Amino acid sequence: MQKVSVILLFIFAVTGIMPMNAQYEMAPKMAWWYNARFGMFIHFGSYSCLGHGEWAFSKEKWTKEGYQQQVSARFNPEKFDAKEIVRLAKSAGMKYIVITAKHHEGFSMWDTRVESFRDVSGTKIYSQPSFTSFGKRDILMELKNACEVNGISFCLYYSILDWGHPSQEISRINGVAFSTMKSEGARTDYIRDMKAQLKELIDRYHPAVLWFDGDWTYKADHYTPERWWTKVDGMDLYNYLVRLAPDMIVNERVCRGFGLGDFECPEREVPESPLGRPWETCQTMNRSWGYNAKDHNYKSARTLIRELVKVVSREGNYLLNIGPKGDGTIPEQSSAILQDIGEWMNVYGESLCGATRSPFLTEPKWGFYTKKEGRLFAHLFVWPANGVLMVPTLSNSIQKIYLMNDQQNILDYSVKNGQIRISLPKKAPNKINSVVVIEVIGLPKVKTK
Ligand code: FHN
Repeated sequence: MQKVSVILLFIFAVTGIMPMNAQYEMAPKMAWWYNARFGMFIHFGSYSCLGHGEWAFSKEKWTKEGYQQQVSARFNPEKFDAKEIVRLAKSAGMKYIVITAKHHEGFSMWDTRVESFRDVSGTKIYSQPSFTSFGKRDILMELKNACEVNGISFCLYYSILDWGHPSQEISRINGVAFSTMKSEGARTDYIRDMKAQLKELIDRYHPAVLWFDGDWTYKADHYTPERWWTKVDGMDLYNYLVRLAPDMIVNERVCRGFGLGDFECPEREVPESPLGRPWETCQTMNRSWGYNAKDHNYKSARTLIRELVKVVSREGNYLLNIGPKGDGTIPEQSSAILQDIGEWMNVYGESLCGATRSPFLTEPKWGFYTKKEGRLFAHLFVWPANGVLMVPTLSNSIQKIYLMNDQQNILDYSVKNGQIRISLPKKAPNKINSVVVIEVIGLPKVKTK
């Protein structure tokens, strides 16, 4: 069980008082992100044109030269359509987009001028504008502009690990491919130049979130060439960034595992209960982050919608990934899933965006609860065969109860023996997740004895 749950249960056991609705204490800068709840992750880089996923360089044991010449040089996202991507995200109810500016391969998706980020020959900057024939289109700026026009927050992903950078060679530690720093001087210079790149990204694109990754060979105390990124480096990086952009949000992967950054990042899993601070689950639609032509294992919209509901019910955010193909187009299955999610969110999105955790300590067998001021949302994955929904009583006075998709039709209910008994129609209005709204005065609170 999550450590936080144990602590909370200990508090309950000792004091008998569960800190209900323990919404997180957050810096004001987090408000938009906390209310957004749902975002799009985009893994897009030169690996996309190989179509074997974003770890191909490592898994297929490419040489730097071979990969740069045969993969990156061919990258040609001519069909990248920022407006279409943002339209799909917005219609799916997503409020922010995080796109990879630089993944582990080290290929910069913008016109970086930091000199050390060169290809193995040292003659070219290893970036989309300088290393490919694609030319001077700035696809990050295209996406930023499309986001701004549509009220979507533009965010960037950046990998600390950089297999392409001259300072590092790929290495394997206990099977995890990280990189080996050539020397102490190379490490110092790389960190300096990485910070210079990050300043470029902040000055040019003003990302609302900087989403770090590739930090996982840290040691809490000192560095070695093989484990060259440390907790102190992560703290220093975070402080550097917030000095540059005080309102920018930064995830915990400046150096994970030490409570750094502004939110936790469980990956492709949902914590058993709310964490001790804001958190965001990132998830793939199939099994790959970067485009993988062979990966047809797409999750259904049903699965993803239900996971999104679970995440919000436990007071988290959900960052759902797409991996565009090398030409910039979105895989058909991803578009179809986003459209299906959009259909559900069109009717029920209000029960998630701006909502917070369930007011109850335990979760019902039939689904989940979310809440916001004035409304408790019961998300029914299983529709009661007997047509009666039982909800624990609240300390609030109930105003009315209705189906979220049919708000004119008020449902009958009675309150007895600590339960609200709600009469439901025979048929569930939505086969994925039907929502019953209990309208109350104030923020829904559990009725204590
Ligand atoms: O190695 C990366 C991976 O390619 C992908 O970017 C995910 C997304 O969170 N992060 C790392 C794996 O944990």
